[in-house]
Amino acid sequence: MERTFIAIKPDGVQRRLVGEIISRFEEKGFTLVGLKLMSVSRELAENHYDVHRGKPFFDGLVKFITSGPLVAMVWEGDGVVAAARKMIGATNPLTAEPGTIRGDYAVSIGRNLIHGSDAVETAQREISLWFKEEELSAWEPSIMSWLVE
Ligand code: YYY
Ligand code: MG
Repeated sequence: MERTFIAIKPDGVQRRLVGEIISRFEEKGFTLVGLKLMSVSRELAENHYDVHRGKPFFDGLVKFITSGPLVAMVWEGDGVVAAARKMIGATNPLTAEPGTIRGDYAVSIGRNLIHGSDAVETAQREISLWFKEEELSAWEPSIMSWLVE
């Protein structure tokens, strides 16, 4: 089953949007298999955003991600990687469509509330970077037959 890594960034925690964001994924029909509130080390933040190393926004991004606790999660479901990216919306919240998380709740690219893996391979890398195997719980939702034909 496909899995993706989602993080509610420190601005989402500060703005009390944790419940709202988790609800969107639950109500959509995806399954939560990992969840933790954590402070992020500089090393983990830099590793997570390794593809952006050297870009002008990199230092500010790492400073922001390490500025307070974030909520790290793993969600499971068919097509969850691409679907979560759609639910999150464009990187710049001002151009993100209304109805998306960034489109509904954010105004600035440097405070865009949430991260979601951009591809299945990226998701695998990010999940193993952020979670130990024993921190993930595979379970069969009892409502599955009402969600999936
Ligand atoms: O995957 P996504 O989060 O939508 O965007 P990325 O292009 O991977 O950039 C990661 C992160 O970096 C973005 O969520 C905000 C920040 N950022 C920025 O502050 N300024 C930019 N010009 C581009 C990205
Ligand atoms: Mg990205």
